[in-house]
Amino acid sequence: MAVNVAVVGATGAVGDLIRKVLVERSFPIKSIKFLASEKSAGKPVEFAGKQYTVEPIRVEAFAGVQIVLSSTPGSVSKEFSPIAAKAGAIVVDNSSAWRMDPDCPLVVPEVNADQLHHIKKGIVANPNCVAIPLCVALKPLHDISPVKRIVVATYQSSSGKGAKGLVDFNAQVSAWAAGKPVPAPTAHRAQLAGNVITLDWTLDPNGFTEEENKVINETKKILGDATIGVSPTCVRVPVKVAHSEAVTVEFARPISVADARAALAKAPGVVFMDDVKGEFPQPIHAEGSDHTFVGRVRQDPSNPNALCLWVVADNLRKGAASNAVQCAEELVKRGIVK
Ligand code: 2RA
Repeated sequence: MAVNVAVVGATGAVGDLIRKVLVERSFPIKSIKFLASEKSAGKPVEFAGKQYTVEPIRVEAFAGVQIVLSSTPGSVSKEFSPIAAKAGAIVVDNSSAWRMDPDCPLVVPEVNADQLHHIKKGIVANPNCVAIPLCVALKPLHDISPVKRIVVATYQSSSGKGAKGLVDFNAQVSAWAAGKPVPAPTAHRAQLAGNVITLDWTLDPNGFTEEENKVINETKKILGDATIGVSPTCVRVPVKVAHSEAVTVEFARPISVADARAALAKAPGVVFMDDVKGEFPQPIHAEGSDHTFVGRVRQDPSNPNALCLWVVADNLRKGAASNAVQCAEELVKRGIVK
């Protein structure tokens, strides 16, 4: 079935990529329109070789739309996603506005696509770009023995801060490499070139950053078990695109390295990279891919029930645009979109 689609926030970094991914994956489109803030309205955008004009986000724009792929700030989504849903669309929303709402499923298709059958507000939330690959990598292991506790340190790329982050990255890295004075950051909270930053996000009252709290809460919701312990440390590193994660995961019962490797090698959405063959996931492998790359699977020497692994995914694609388009594909395939 082909559907009427609206891309909201069509001119942002993730909106741009949503357009690209819809074409790459041959999403079944009957009609498509592109919406953005008043500031971007009237701009031309290209889609599948045709030019379209960006329309302002207005109530009337959602008439007849079946699927909305939205990538706006949370405040915009809070206002317009319910309006689009009331007009009859299902909204797949990239912001954090709806992620912890019990009436909005938080979906990674490889992990919990069944949750798409429990949409109550017309809104599906697309999770955080660290939580998505973490859950893709852990799901095949969680199916063997339930996950009890996760300790994760992230190595997050500059593009997590959007286009502005990359402006900092490019200016700083080129100055740093040339031995010139490094320009002050504008998007990141400290110099990124030749450095790592563990406070690149707002600090919450519990001493964890906003990003770390997203990883804690969203991972439990996606894996469907609020009792899972999650201890994250989120760090920005001087990488352009793709987030990496060093994960130690404890299970209810031990899983052998051999069983974990076999499960990961056939898991949906996973590219397993075999360290025995000298392969290990790197951001340069993941950039431009919709897959989650997993490798370095080891027995935790300090805990018989735990394994260590390394996970990498393109934060703009699997961590945002591609996961949202995959959710939309499932909504169509499962006949949930009317
Ligand atoms: C980051 N998770 O990498 C954010 C982007 N949504 O900063």
